[in-house]
Amino acid sequence: MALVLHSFPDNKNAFKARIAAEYSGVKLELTNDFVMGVTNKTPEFLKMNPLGKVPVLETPDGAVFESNAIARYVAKLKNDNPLFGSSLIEYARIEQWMDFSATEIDANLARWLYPRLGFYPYLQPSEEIAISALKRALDALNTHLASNTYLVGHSVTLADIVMTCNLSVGYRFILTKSFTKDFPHVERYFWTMVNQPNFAKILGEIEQAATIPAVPSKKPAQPKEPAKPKKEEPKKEAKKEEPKPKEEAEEEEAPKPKPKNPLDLLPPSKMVLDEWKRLYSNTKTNFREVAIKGFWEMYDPEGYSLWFCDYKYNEENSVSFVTLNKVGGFLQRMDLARKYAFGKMLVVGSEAPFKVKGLWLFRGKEIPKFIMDEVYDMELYDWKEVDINDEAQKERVNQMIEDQEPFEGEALLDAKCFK
Ligand SMILES: N[C@@H](CCC(=O)N[C@@H](CS)C(=O)NCC(=O)O)C(=O)O
Repeated sequence: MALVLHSFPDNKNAFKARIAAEYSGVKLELTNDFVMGVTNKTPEFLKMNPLGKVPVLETPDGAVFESNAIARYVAKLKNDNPLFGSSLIEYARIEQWMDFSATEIDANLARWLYPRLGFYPYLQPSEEIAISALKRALDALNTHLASNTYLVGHSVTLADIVMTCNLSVGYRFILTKSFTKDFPHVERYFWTMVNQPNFAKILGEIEQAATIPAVPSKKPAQPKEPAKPKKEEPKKEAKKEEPKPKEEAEEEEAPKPKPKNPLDLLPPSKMVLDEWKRLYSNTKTNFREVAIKGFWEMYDPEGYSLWFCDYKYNEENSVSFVTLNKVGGFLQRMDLARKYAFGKMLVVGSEAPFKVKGLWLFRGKEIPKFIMDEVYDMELYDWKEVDINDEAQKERVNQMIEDQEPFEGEALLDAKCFK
């Protein structure tokens, strides 16, 4: 049985094993029908990696996950492989730089980059800590590379493969020239490595990020309406308040009931959102006849509204996993709307740039204000209310609920549901 590497094509973690394979004369078969978010959720895949993450290497003796372990396995297939150095101490230092690369470079790069790509919430103090830890690591790497061409010894080792793959994500997405110029030996090292034929064959041409991705836009918090003074209350002067009588003070300290969501105050609707969600989840066959038909029977245009959304910046969706994670992050942030919304998000296209299109059902006749205020992703989409008297629009709704493929003439990279 051949060695099968399961991953989406442009995964830097899969590149590690693929470059190691080039150096070691090992043949790896790549899965060509892998769909991130679908294939890695199947029971067969979860048997290989319970986390459902990629890459995974299928070998005749079973599966291996964790990209560094996979790269080691591939390199071990060649006897006395120089990728492991030529002595025990070289081997130990190769392991040392691989760990350094994972914990000091990759982890801090991720903490800086991923919130900016919208995968995690953005927190400025966390970003500052990540950048300063990354600079500290790059400084140490820079000093080492001032007098060493390679990380260990005098030729490429597994440490260089892992380090270069990890740095490649940084160079492509966030490490601009004005940042990397402070680490000139890392610069020289990185560009030398990516131009080695065995690296270039897998990594392709790398274009350094010209700008740092912008912080995901969040609407400035709406200034809270100043509490209107009760009519009979005399205007308070800016002076030290008199101590209040005990009972009055206690009354004020009593916990205030949580304000109701305005959507809970809407007139009752004949549509019960949970019933629709259950029907959607439980329909396994004959989807049109059962779920879609049921949806329109339940749909109450007085109590709910339907919206199409289109991502405004599709031209930026050049990397499949970045696009998928962006949509995943959006759905996580919608968690606060679970009682009031149902959504489908389609990632459309078989190659970049991928288009992100969605369909949302919201309680009420408008997009709820608290969602617009709290979920910054909402602004990244153009929103258009579905005209349910237009059969073409209704059919588009059906196709989106159903994950119909092809959708608008294109393959689906993924279809996510918010329920
Ligand atoms: N430490 C793992 C990281 C694997 C990982 O995070 N893979 C990402 C893609 S690069 C993934 O599969 N994410 C899907 C998920 O988090 O569910 C490795 O090096 O293999």
